[in-house]
Amino acid sequence: MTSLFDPIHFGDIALANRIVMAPLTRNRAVGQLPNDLMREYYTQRADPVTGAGLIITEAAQICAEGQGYLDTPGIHTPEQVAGWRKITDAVHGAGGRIVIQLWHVGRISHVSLQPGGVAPVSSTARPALGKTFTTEGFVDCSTPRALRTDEIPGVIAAYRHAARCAIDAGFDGVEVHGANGYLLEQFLRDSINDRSDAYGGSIANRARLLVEVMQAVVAEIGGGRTGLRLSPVTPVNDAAQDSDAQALYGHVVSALAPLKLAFLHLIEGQTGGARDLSDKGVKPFDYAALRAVYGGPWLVNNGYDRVMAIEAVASGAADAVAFGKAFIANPDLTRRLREDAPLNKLVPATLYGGGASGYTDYPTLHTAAAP
Ligand code: 8OZ
Repeated sequence: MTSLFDPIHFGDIALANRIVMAPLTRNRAVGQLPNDLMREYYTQRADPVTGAGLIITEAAQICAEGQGYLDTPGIHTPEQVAGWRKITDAVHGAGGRIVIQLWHVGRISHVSLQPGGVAPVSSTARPALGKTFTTEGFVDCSTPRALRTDEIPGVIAAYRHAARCAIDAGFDGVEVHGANGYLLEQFLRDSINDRSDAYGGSIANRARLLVEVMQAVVAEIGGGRTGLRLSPVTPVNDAAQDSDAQALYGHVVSALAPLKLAFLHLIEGQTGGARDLSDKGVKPFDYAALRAVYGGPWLVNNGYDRVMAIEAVASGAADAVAFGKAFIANPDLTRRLREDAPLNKLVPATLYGGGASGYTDYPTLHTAAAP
Protein backbone atom coordinates (compact mmCIF):
# COMPACT_ATOMS: atom_id res chain seq x y z
CA MET A 1 0.00 0.00 0.00
CA THR A 2 1.31 3.48 -0.84
CA SER A 3 2.16 5.67 2.13
CA LEU A 4 1.89 9.43 2.57
CA PHE A 5 5.54 9.21 3.63
CA ASP A 6 6.74 7.50 0.43
CA PRO A 7 8.67 9.36 -2.26
CA ILE A 8 7.05 10.24 -5.58
CA HIS A 9 7.92 11.92 -8.86
CA PHE A 10 5.82 14.87 -9.96
CA GLY A 11 7.00 14.93 -13.56
CA ASP A 12 10.70 15.84 -13.45
CA ILE A 13 10.55 16.74 -9.75
CA ALA A 14 11.53 14.07 -7.20
CA LEU A 15 9.70 14.47 -3.88
CA ALA A 16 11.00 12.73 -0.74
CA ASN A 17 7.47 12.43 0.65
CA ARG A 18 3.91 13.22 -0.41
CA ILE A 19 3.29 16.01 2.06
CA VAL A 20 3.25 19.30 0.16
CA MET A 21 3.36 22.81 1.52
CA ALA A 22 0.41 24.62 -0.04
CA PRO A 23 0.88 28.10 -1.53
CA LEU A 24 0.26 30.66 1.23
CA THR A 25 0.10 34.44 0.87
CA ARG A 26 1.99 36.01 3.80
CA ASN A 27 2.62 39.62 2.61
CA ARG A 28 6.16 39.98 3.87
CA ALA A 29 7.77 40.82 0.52
CA VAL A 30 8.22 44.55 1.05
CA GLY A 31 8.70 46.20 -2.36
CA GLN A 32 7.61 42.93 -4.04
CA LEU A 33 11.09 41.54 -3.38
CA PRO A 34 11.85 38.16 -1.78
CA ASN A 35 14.03 38.68 1.31
CA ASP A 36 16.08 36.94 4.00
CA LEU A 37 13.11 36.46 6.32
CA MET A 38 11.26 34.63 3.56
CA ARG A 39 14.38 32.52 2.94
CA GLU A 40 14.43 31.48 6.59
CA TYR A 41 10.70 30.62 6.54
CA TYR A 42 10.93 28.41 3.48
CA THR A 43 14.21 26.78 4.53
CA GLN A 44 12.69 25.84 7.90
CA ARG A 45 10.11 23.75 6.00
CA ALA A 46 12.48 22.21 3.40
CA ASP A 47 14.05 19.26 5.21
CA PRO A 48 13.07 16.09 3.30
CA VAL A 49 12.62 14.06 6.51
CA THR A 50 10.86 16.56 8.78
CA GLY A 51 9.43 18.97 6.23
CA ALA A 52 7.67 19.21 2.87
CA GLY A 53 8.27 16.83 -0.02
CA LEU A 54 7.54 19.90 -2.13
CA ILE A 55 7.14 23.55 -1.21
CA ILE A 56 4.79 25.59 -3.37
CA THR A 57 5.60 29.23 -2.68
CA GLU A 58 3.10 31.92 -1.93
CA ALA A 59 1.51 33.36 -5.06
CA ALA A 60 3.89 35.62 -6.99
CA GLN A 61 2.68 38.13 -9.57
CA ILE A 62 3.82 37.46 -13.14
CA CYS A 63 3.76 41.16 -14.05
CA ALA A 64 3.13 44.47 -12.31
CA GLU A 65 -0.55 44.41 -13.36
CA GLY A 66 -0.92 40.98 -11.74
CA GLN A 67 -0.57 42.34 -8.20
CA GLY A 68 -3.63 42.64 -6.01
CA TYR A 69 -2.40 42.96 -2.43
CA LEU A 70 0.30 44.86 -0.60
CA ASP A 71 3.74 43.26 -0.20
CA THR A 72 3.29 40.15 -2.31
CA PRO A 73 6.41 39.07 -4.23
CA GLY A 74 6.91 39.28 -7.97
CA ILE A 75 8.63 36.93 -10.39
CA HIS A 76 9.19 39.13 -13.41
CA THR A 77 12.18 41.44 -12.78
CA PRO A 78 15.92 40.70 -12.47
CA GLU A 79 15.92 41.90 -8.84
CA GLN A 80 13.06 39.55 -7.98
CA VAL A 81 14.85 36.66 -9.70
CA ALA A 82 18.02 37.42 -7.71
CA GLY A 83 16.02 37.53 -4.46
CA TRP A 84 14.29 34.22 -5.17
CA ARG A 85 17.65 32.64 -6.15
CA LYS A 86 18.84 33.00 -2.56
CA ILE A 87 15.70 31.20 -1.39
CA THR A 88 15.90 28.33 -3.89
CA ASP A 89 19.63 27.85 -3.12
CA ALA A 90 18.90 27.64 0.60
CA VAL A 91 15.96 25.24 0.12
CA HIS A 92 18.00 23.02 -2.17
CA GLY A 93 20.91 23.18 0.29
CA ALA A 94 18.54 21.80 2.93
CA GLY A 95 17.55 18.95 0.57
CA GLY A 96 14.15 20.38 -0.37
CA ARG A 97 12.19 20.96 -3.57
CA ILE A 98 10.43 24.22 -4.37
CA VAL A 99 8.16 25.51 -7.13
CA ILE A 100 6.75 29.01 -7.39
CA GLN A 101 3.09 29.84 -7.82
CA LEU A 102 2.50 32.10 -10.85
CA TRP A 103 -0.30 34.57 -10.20
CA HIS A 104 -2.29 37.23 -11.97
CA VAL A 105 -5.06 38.54 -9.74
CA GLY A 106 -7.16 40.10 -12.51
CA ARG A 107 -9.94 42.16 -10.92
CA ILE A 108 -9.05 41.26 -7.31
CA SER A 109 -6.94 44.39 -7.06
CA HIS A 110 -7.03 48.08 -6.42
CA VAL A 111 -5.96 51.03 -8.56
CA SER A 112 -3.38 52.00 -5.91
CA LEU A 113 -1.54 48.72 -6.62
CA GLN A 114 -1.64 49.08 -10.41
CA PRO A 115 1.10 50.72 -12.48
CA GLY A 116 -0.01 54.28 -13.23
CA GLY A 117 -3.01 53.90 -10.92
CA VAL A 118 -5.18 52.55 -13.75
CA ALA A 119 -8.01 50.01 -13.51
CA PRO A 120 -7.04 46.35 -13.07
CA VAL A 121 -7.87 44.00 -15.96
CA SER A 122 -10.22 41.03 -16.10
CA SER A 123 -12.44 39.02 -18.42
CA THR A 124 -15.20 41.47 -17.54
CA ALA A 125 -15.74 45.12 -16.61
CA ARG A 126 -17.91 44.11 -13.65
CA PRO A 127 -16.24 44.54 -10.26
CA ALA A 128 -15.73 41.78 -7.72
CA LEU A 129 -17.73 42.38 -4.57
CA GLY A 130 -14.94 41.98 -2.11
CA LYS A 131 -11.95 43.50 -0.45
CA THR A 132 -8.27 43.62 -1.05
CA PHE A 133 -5.47 44.94 1.11
CA THR A 134 -3.46 48.09 0.35
CA THR A 135 -1.37 50.66 2.25
CA GLU A 136 -4.75 52.04 3.41
CA GLY A 137 -5.83 48.68 4.87
CA PHE A 138 -8.79 46.70 3.52
CA VAL A 139 -10.50 48.43 0.57
CA ASP A 140 -13.12 47.45 -2.00
CA CYS A 141 -11.75 45.86 -5.17
CA SER A 142 -11.60 48.46 -7.97
CA THR A 143 -13.84 48.23 -11.01
CA PRO A 144 -11.83 46.41 -13.70
CA ARG A 145 -11.48 46.96 -17.42
CA ALA A 146 -12.20 43.97 -19.69
CA LEU A 147 -9.08 42.88 -21.57
CA ARG A 148 -9.31 43.49 -25.32
CA THR A 149 -8.83 40.36 -27.41
CA ASP A 150 -5.62 41.82 -28.84
CA GLU A 151 -4.19 42.17 -25.31
CA ILE A 152 -4.51 38.48 -24.48
CA PRO A 153 -1.28 37.39 -26.21
CA GLY A 154 0.53 39.84 -23.93
CA VAL A 155 -0.97 38.20 -20.84
CA ILE A 156 0.09 34.76 -22.08
CA ALA A 157 3.57 36.12 -22.81
CA ALA A 158 3.77 37.46 -19.25
CA TYR A 159 3.07 33.97 -17.84
CA ARG A 160 5.73 32.56 -20.15
CA HIS A 161 8.25 35.21 -19.12
CA ALA A 162 7.53 34.56 -15.44
CA ALA A 163 8.04 30.82 -15.95
CA ARG A 164 11.44 31.56 -17.52
CA CYS A 165 12.26 33.85 -14.59
CA ALA A 166 11.30 31.01 -12.21
CA ILE A 167 13.76 28.63 -13.82
CA ASP A 168 16.43 31.36 -13.90
CA ALA A 169 15.77 31.84 -10.16
CA GLY A 170 16.54 28.15 -9.55
CA PHE A 171 13.02 26.84 -8.93
CA ASP A 172 12.29 23.17 -9.64
CA GLY A 173 9.23 24.34 -11.53
CA VAL A 174 6.06 26.39 -11.29
CA GLU A 175 2.44 26.03 -10.26
CA VAL A 176 0.10 28.17 -12.34
CA HIS A 177 -2.60 29.67 -10.10
CA GLY A 178 -5.85 28.80 -11.84
CA ALA A 179 -7.95 29.02 -8.67
CA ASN A 180 -9.62 31.22 -6.06
CA GLY A 181 -11.36 33.77 -8.23
CA TYR A 182 -8.22 35.28 -9.81
CA LEU A 183 -7.67 36.08 -13.49
CA LEU A 184 -7.75 32.58 -14.96
CA GLU A 185 -10.88 31.65 -12.99
CA GLN A 186 -12.42 34.98 -14.05
CA PHE A 187 -12.19 33.63 -17.58
CA LEU A 188 -13.26 30.05 -16.74
CA ARG A 189 -16.55 30.67 -14.96
CA ASP A 190 -19.68 31.73 -16.79
CA SER A 191 -20.76 33.53 -13.60
CA ILE A 192 -17.98 36.08 -14.24
CA ASN A 193 -16.91 35.88 -17.90
CA ASP A 194 -19.35 37.94 -20.01
CA ARG A 195 -17.21 38.15 -23.16
CA SER A 196 -18.40 37.62 -26.70
CA ASP A 197 -14.99 36.97 -28.30
CA ALA A 198 -13.08 33.66 -28.63
CA TYR A 199 -12.34 33.80 -24.86
CA GLY A 200 -15.98 33.88 -23.71
CA GLY A 201 -19.20 31.98 -24.21
CA SER A 202 -18.73 28.24 -24.67
CA ILE A 203 -16.76 26.11 -22.24
CA ALA A 204 -13.98 25.73 -24.81
CA ASN A 205 -13.81 29.49 -25.21
CA ARG A 206 -13.77 30.23 -21.46
CA ALA A 207 -11.05 27.61 -20.95
CA ARG A 208 -9.02 28.95 -23.86
CA LEU A 209 -6.91 31.43 -21.89
CA LEU A 210 -5.97 28.84 -19.26
CA VAL A 211 -5.12 26.24 -21.90
CA GLU A 212 -3.04 28.73 -23.91
CA VAL A 213 -1.23 29.86 -20.76
CA MET A 214 -0.42 26.26 -19.85
CA GLN A 215 0.77 25.53 -23.41
CA ALA A 216 3.02 28.59 -23.33
CA VAL A 217 4.50 27.78 -19.93
CA VAL A 218 5.07 24.15 -20.95
CA ALA A 219 6.72 25.29 -24.21
CA GLU A 220 9.07 27.44 -22.13
CA ILE A 221 10.04 25.13 -19.23
CA GLY A 222 8.53 21.68 -19.96
CA GLY A 223 5.42 19.90 -18.73
CA GLY A 224 7.45 17.97 -16.16
CA ARG A 225 8.16 21.23 -14.34
CA THR A 226 4.68 22.72 -14.61
CA GLY A 227 1.76 22.22 -12.24
CA LEU A 228 -1.66 23.85 -12.02
CA ARG A 229 -3.99 24.69 -9.14
CA LEU A 230 -7.76 24.61 -9.65
CA SER A 231 -10.72 25.20 -7.33
CA PRO A 232 -13.83 24.00 -9.21
CA VAL A 233 -16.42 25.17 -6.68
CA THR A 234 -14.76 27.66 -4.36
CA PRO A 235 -16.85 30.79 -3.85
CA VAL A 236 -13.96 32.95 -2.58
CA ASN A 237 -13.20 36.33 -4.15
CA ASP A 238 -16.74 36.69 -5.46
CA ALA A 239 -16.37 33.67 -7.73
CA ALA A 240 -20.01 32.62 -8.01
CA GLN A 241 -20.63 29.02 -9.11
CA ASP A 242 -20.30 28.11 -12.77
CA SER A 243 -23.56 26.81 -14.26
CA ASP A 244 -21.87 23.43 -14.96
CA ALA A 245 -18.59 23.11 -13.06
CA GLN A 246 -18.34 19.40 -13.76
CA ALA A 247 -18.45 19.90 -17.52
CA LEU A 248 -16.17 22.97 -17.40
CA TYR A 249 -13.41 21.35 -15.38
CA GLY A 250 -13.84 18.06 -17.25
CA HIS A 251 -13.04 19.96 -20.44
CA VAL A 252 -10.08 21.71 -18.78
CA VAL A 253 -8.39 18.55 -17.56
CA SER A 254 -9.01 16.72 -20.87
CA ALA A 255 -7.47 19.62 -22.76
CA LEU A 256 -4.46 19.65 -20.42
CA ALA A 257 -3.83 15.89 -20.29
CA PRO A 258 -1.60 15.90 -23.43
CA LEU A 259 0.74 18.42 -21.76
CA LYS A 260 1.81 15.75 -19.23
CA LEU A 261 1.96 18.24 -16.37
CA ALA A 262 4.00 17.57 -13.24
CA PHE A 263 0.84 17.72 -11.14
CA LEU A 264 -2.71 18.98 -10.88
CA HIS A 265 -3.61 20.52 -7.52
CA LEU A 266 -7.28 20.45 -6.55
CA ILE A 267 -8.81 22.58 -3.82
CA GLU A 268 -11.83 20.56 -2.73
CA GLY A 269 -14.71 22.79 -1.58
CA GLN A 270 -14.24 26.33 -0.27
CA THR A 271 -10.61 27.42 -0.08
CA GLY A 272 -9.62 27.35 3.57
CA GLY A 273 -13.22 26.54 4.51
CA ALA A 274 -15.86 23.85 4.22
CA ARG A 275 -15.16 20.84 2.02
CA ASP A 276 -18.88 20.20 1.58
CA LEU A 277 -20.88 23.19 0.34
CA SER A 278 -24.21 21.42 -0.14
CA ASP A 279 -25.84 23.49 2.59
CA LYS A 280 -24.93 26.58 0.50
CA GLY A 281 -26.75 25.17 -2.50
CA VAL A 282 -23.57 24.06 -4.30
CA LYS A 283 -23.97 20.86 -6.28
CA PRO A 284 -21.58 18.11 -5.10
CA PHE A 285 -18.52 18.04 -7.34
CA ASP A 286 -17.13 14.66 -8.42
CA TYR A 287 -13.35 15.05 -8.10
CA ALA A 288 -12.79 11.33 -8.71
CA ALA A 289 -14.52 11.60 -12.10
CA LEU A 290 -12.18 14.47 -12.98
CA ARG A 291 -9.19 12.44 -11.97
CA ALA A 292 -10.39 9.49 -14.05
CA VAL A 293 -10.39 11.57 -17.25
CA TYR A 294 -7.00 13.11 -16.39
CA GLY A 295 -4.64 10.37 -15.24
CA GLY A 296 -1.57 12.41 -14.15
CA PRO A 297 -0.19 13.14 -10.65
CA TRP A 298 -3.01 14.33 -8.40
CA LEU A 299 -2.44 16.63 -5.44
CA VAL A 300 -5.37 17.37 -3.13
CA ASN A 301 -5.93 20.12 -0.60
CA ASN A 302 -8.33 21.63 1.88
CA GLY A 303 -8.89 20.66 5.48
CA TYR A 304 -7.03 17.35 5.43
CA ASP A 305 -5.94 16.03 8.79
CA ARG A 306 -3.45 13.23 9.39
CA VAL A 307 -5.93 10.37 9.10
CA MET A 308 -7.63 11.78 5.99
CA ALA A 309 -4.28 12.36 4.29
CA ILE A 310 -2.93 8.89 5.05
CA GLU A 311 -6.19 7.37 3.84
CA ALA A 312 -6.31 9.48 0.65
CA VAL A 313 -2.88 8.28 -0.44
CA ALA A 314 -3.33 4.69 0.77
CA SER A 315 -6.62 4.32 -1.09
CA GLY A 316 -5.16 5.84 -4.25
CA ALA A 317 -7.69 8.71 -4.19
CA ALA A 318 -4.71 11.10 -4.32
CA ASP A 319 -0.98 10.91 -4.97
CA ALA A 320 -0.10 13.61 -2.44
CA VAL A 321 -1.75 16.03 0.00
CA ALA A 322 -1.07 19.76 0.42
CA PHE A 323 -1.33 21.36 3.86
CA GLY A 324 -1.64 25.11 4.35
CA LYS A 325 -2.37 26.31 7.87
CA ALA A 326 -0.71 23.23 9.40
CA PHE A 327 2.53 24.05 7.56
CA ILE A 328 2.45 27.66 8.68
CA ALA A 329 2.27 26.58 12.33
CA ASN A 330 4.49 23.49 12.07
CA PRO A 331 7.78 23.76 10.19
CA ASP A 332 8.36 20.04 10.95
CA LEU A 333 4.86 18.98 9.94
CA THR A 334 6.01 15.79 8.21
CA ARG A 335 7.81 14.60 11.31
CA ARG A 336 4.77 15.38 13.45
CA LEU A 337 2.46 13.51 11.06
CA ARG A 338 4.81 10.52 10.92
CA GLU A 339 5.10 10.37 14.72
CA ASP A 340 1.46 11.35 15.32
CA ALA A 341 2.77 14.20 17.49
CA PRO A 342 0.55 17.13 18.49
CA LEU A 343 0.45 20.14 16.17
CA ASN A 344 1.13 23.78 17.09
CA LYS A 345 -1.89 26.03 16.81
CA LEU A 346 -2.05 28.68 14.11
CA VAL A 347 -2.06 32.34 15.20
CA PRO A 348 -4.44 33.99 12.69
CA ALA A 349 -3.43 37.56 13.63
CA THR A 350 0.06 37.12 12.14
CA LEU A 351 -0.98 35.50 8.84
CA TYR A 352 -0.73 38.55 6.60
CA GLY A 353 2.07 41.08 6.86
CA GLY A 354 4.39 41.82 9.75
CA GLY A 355 7.75 40.28 10.51
CA ALA A 356 9.17 37.15 12.10
CA SER A 357 6.42 36.82 14.71
CA GLY A 358 4.01 34.11 13.59
CA TYR A 359 6.21 33.48 10.57
CA THR A 360 9.59 32.01 11.45
CA ASP A 361 9.12 31.49 15.19
CA TYR A 362 6.79 28.48 15.35
CA PRO A 363 8.66 25.78 17.29
CA THR A 364 9.65 22.37 15.97
CA LEU A 365 9.44 19.29 18.17
CA HIS A 366 13.19 19.59 18.44
CA THR A 367 13.24 23.23 19.61
CA ALA A 368 10.24 22.64 21.87
CA ALA A 369 12.14 19.82 23.60
CA ALA A 370 15.36 21.83 23.98
CA PRO A 371 16.27 22.98 27.51
C1 8OZ B 1 -5.14 34.96 1.08
C2 8OZ B 1 -4.91 36.31 1.00
C3 8OZ B 1 -4.52 36.85 -0.19
C4 8OZ B 1 -4.35 36.06 -1.31
C5 8OZ B 1 -5.35 32.74 -2.76
C6 8OZ B 1 -3.34 33.97 -3.21
O1 8OZ B 1 -6.42 32.67 -2.15
C7 8OZ B 1 -4.39 33.82 -2.42
C8 8OZ B 1 -4.58 34.68 -1.22
C9 8OZ B 1 -4.99 34.15 -0.02
O2 8OZ B 1 -5.06 31.95 -3.64
